Amino acid sequence: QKIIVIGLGYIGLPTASMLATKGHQVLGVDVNERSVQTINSGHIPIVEPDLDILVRSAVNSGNLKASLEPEEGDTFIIAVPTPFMAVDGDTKVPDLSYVEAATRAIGPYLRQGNLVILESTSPVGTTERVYRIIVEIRPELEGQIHVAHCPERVLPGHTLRELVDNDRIIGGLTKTANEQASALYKSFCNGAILLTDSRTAELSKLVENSYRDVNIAFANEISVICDHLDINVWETIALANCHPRVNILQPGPGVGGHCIAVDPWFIVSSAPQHARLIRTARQVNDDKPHWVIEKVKAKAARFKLPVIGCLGLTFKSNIDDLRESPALDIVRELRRQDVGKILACDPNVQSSKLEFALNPLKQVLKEADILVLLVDHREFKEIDLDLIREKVVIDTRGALR
Ligand code: SAJ
Repeated sequence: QKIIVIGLGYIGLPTASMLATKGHQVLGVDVNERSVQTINSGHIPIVEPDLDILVRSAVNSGNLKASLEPEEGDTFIIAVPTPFMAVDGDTKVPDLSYVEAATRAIGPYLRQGNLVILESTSPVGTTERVYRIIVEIRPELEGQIHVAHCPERVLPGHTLRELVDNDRIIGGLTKTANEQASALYKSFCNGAILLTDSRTAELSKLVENSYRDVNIAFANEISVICDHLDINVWETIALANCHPRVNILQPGPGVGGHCIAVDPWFIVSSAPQHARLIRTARQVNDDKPHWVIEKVKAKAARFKLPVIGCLGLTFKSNIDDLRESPALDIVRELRRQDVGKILACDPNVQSSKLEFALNPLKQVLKEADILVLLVDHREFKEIDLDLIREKVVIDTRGALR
């Protein structure tokens, strides 16, 4: 099989490398020239545990090549971002321009009998739209091309393990699409292969991430209620979770990343009148960073020249990803509002990625009057609590207990 993978990011690159190490001929395509060069030299342009080893072995075997342009092949996998655009202030709608551009880019290279797989998380109807674009560009391929949605479901930080172990949903527009896609994923996936239609597959993926968003919103709402009543939220949740049918997630400074903070909007925008809980959960989670900022400002008002030490910038622990990060938004806003002297530290982030300088953890722990823990990185969980006993601590993740 020759497989063309469009988009060499957090999903496309691991998938392309995995397929290449299973003996398929893989051409990875990306619009970013630097990424293409980096991959062809056996290195990786993103941070993900063990991905460097996999890419190096895939490139060295000769089975994986990266290019700026597609070629003809048997299967085409689209793994490009599906971000959202804000409209009317509080409603957000999907931006499908990358999926459309990728479909148009492969159009000229498609042949009769090819399989096109959309892996990008997409609003309901996108797989059908991909097919319509193909037929628009290549009318002679109508009924001659197979299209399926196979949503990616891997957890950043554990991508390679989950790529192999997770169950996989396949939603084809035709029976042949399901059969062909099923055979392809069986070549590297140990999980169950679950067949359905494209619209159900699209919605299932969106529902998974919305489920998590709604549950985190519940935890975040409980944390605000606990604060109002002066009750320890971590103890409250731990006690409630002792019930055999209760499993509350952890509150935090808000929800970040490019999935959970984005995908629920794809459901809301396709059924605005009906997605009331999902929309509210998004708003609860989006409000949490503002609540943290107000909390810091209230504490800072007690000091003449407060020094505020912010611990963590990434969207979750033990990764380097800053996309949609509530922690970074909070630090930026505290700086913008000049709430005090802001020190910030994150062991996983380099200052060169930011518009402000980072400070060493030691300095932050020594100089800060107020410590704001925003990400529960391993290094912060190991902080000696005796060193910070005198300080005002706002621990949004319950890591400094
Ligand atoms: N978070 C909390 N409290 C929690 C759990 C998470 O505040 O108890 C926050 C995190 O700090 C982070 C955000 O939620 O800011 C999202 O983190 P996450 O670990 O829940 O999820 P992601 O965005 O890294 O990956 C999710 C996963 N989806 C589900 O678990 C249902 C992953 O399996 C998907 O493949 C991925 O989205 C995706 O690409 O869609």
